[in-house]
Amino acid sequence: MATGNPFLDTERRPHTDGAFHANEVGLSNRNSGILLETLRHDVTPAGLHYLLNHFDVPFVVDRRWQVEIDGRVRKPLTLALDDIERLPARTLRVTLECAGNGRAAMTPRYPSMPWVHEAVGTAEWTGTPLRHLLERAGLLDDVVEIAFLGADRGFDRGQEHTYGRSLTRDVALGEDVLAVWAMNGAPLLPQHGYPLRLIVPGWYGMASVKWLNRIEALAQPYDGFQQVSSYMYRAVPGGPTAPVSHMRVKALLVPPGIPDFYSRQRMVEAGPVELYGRAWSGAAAAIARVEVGIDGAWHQAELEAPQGKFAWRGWRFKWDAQAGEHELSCRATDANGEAQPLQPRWDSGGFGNNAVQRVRVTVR
Ligand SMILES: Nc1nc2c(c(=O)[nH]1)N[C@H]1C(S)=C(S)[C@@H](COP(=O)(O)O)O[C@H]1N2
Ligand SMILES: [Mo]
Repeated sequence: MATGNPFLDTERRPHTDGAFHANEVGLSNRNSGILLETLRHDVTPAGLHYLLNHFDVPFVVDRRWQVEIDGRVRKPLTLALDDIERLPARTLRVTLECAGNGRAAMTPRYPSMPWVHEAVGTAEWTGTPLRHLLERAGLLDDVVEIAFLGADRGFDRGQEHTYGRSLTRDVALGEDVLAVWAMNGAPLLPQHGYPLRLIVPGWYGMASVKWLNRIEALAQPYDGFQQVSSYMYRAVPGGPTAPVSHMRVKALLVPPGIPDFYSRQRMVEAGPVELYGRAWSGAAAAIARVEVGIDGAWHQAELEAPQGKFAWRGWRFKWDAQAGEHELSCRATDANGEAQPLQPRWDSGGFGNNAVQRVRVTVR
């Protein structure tokens, strides 16, 4: 009898509704979201940053880590961490969001990590522009894409693979794409990619490959599982696909008042309440406007000063809370004129849901 791959179900999992499956609960115990009240920190403390790992966190005992650069290069190289950390360093404040954020709010939903709102965080990432590594190896003229591979490996829908993603040559050579060794001024934590990861500002998180140990220059587009079979928008199951790339415009609100432990419903005292939240958009599109919805009526929020091209922006709104039941919401518009939809745009894999957040509160 044949042994080997027991995960031969290569079909997409059927969409589901209602109660969460034990596998979804298992994934949400391994991965974690930001606590919405900590959106108040300009820079998310590392332990509060959201986390998404497909497979296992590699156990890296010391700094004997190497990055191989090969494929269509003049000089294939193996670089040690010390070599990389001697290259010119930059620190960028970057908001990252998981492309699957909001998946659990789609009906029906794709069985995967059941994010609601919380797969987002902002950190100060220190590393060297990737181009310094690529220039040392020397890209050949026929290179169209660069693939980035992590040290983690597993199965998904029957296909065994190393986590890998690619960028086009132009994007990879941009000054803002970093090979990163520090988060918020400290070495990367194991779960965030220690000792080296990619950070691709403006893009959903899947592009920022953790535990980076191989870079391959390609004369044709990369066809790894996470590139071609996973992060694709599909408005209709089995229908046409479009690659997931930049973060769509979004705003989140810190739920005001105090919560009920189990339901997380809120109790707020009547009178002036300062609502606070964050807004961000990929493609380096600045946030132009945030509106706050009080029972469906929209009001302009006040924006805090921007904190750089790639980080979320704070906003606030003074609400005169009247006793009773209320629904609060928020909606951002970016400089490209993109605004958040009121209802989720359904996607087969649950990607890119930037529908407005709604928070029910009781005012007493
Ligand atoms: N090697 C590797 N890199 C990875 C992943 C992974 O599973 N393996 N997950 C990706 C996804 S989907 C996201 S959203 C971000 C999450 O980064 P964080 O856990 O540091 O927040 O890492 C990306 N990089
Ligand atoms: Mo993600």
